[in-house]
Amino acid sequence: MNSGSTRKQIAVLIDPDKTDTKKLQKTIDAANKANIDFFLVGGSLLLKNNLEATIVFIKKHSKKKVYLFPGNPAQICSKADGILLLSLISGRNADLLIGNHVQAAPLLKQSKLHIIPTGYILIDSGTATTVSYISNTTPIPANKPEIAACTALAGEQLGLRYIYLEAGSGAQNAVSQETIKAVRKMISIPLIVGGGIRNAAQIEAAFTAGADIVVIGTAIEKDVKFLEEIKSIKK
Ligand code: 1GP
Repeated sequence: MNSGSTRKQIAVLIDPDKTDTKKLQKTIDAANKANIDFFLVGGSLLLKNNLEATIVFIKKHSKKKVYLFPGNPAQICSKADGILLLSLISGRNADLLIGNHVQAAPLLKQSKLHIIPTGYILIDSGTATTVSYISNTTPIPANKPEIAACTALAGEQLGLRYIYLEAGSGAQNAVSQETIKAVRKMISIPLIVGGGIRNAAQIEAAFTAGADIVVIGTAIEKDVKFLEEIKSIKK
């Protein structure tokens, strides 16, 4: 992640639960060829105990940076390059705003991970997503871009370095261009957008609306060939 860059970036999200060595190898090879910008690793709920092994494997086969995208404080691993330290600012769950961070703070200090303070904003995507269920928070209604914009602005004013607009992994509807535009207009820090993005046109639309970084997980899990399409995207 490069906050000083004006270049648009694409990140590949790897959920360690939804991959195996063979699949991961294929994904990494295709991601290297597509020249994606970095990897995120994590998930709302991890059933297999293979976070560290997944990170080590990616780092062995790619020069791209690997950042943690933790669903909970158990997903801290010093083998990664850095961590999106997420504060769920669209919700009112104190643990996800600051509580977990207090518990994780000493571990993070020891880990020497590059910390990227990120305001995490859930946008309603049409159906319940794992992230809204697990976080026990209500997403911002999709037709209220002004709430998303003010939430993002408050995050920036609190000193967060990135804003992440999240529709949820595998979301039925991705974050709308209208919401991305409203947030972009309000903040000056980099904007990450993810959840339910399944084709090149949606990636380009998110960039046009003002996203700096687009995150893709499910579409690549379903078909690694999607990474070939990504190669041709104008950033
Ligand atoms: C989820 O934003 C990411 O946290 C990516 O979502 O899996 O739908 O691409 P997808």
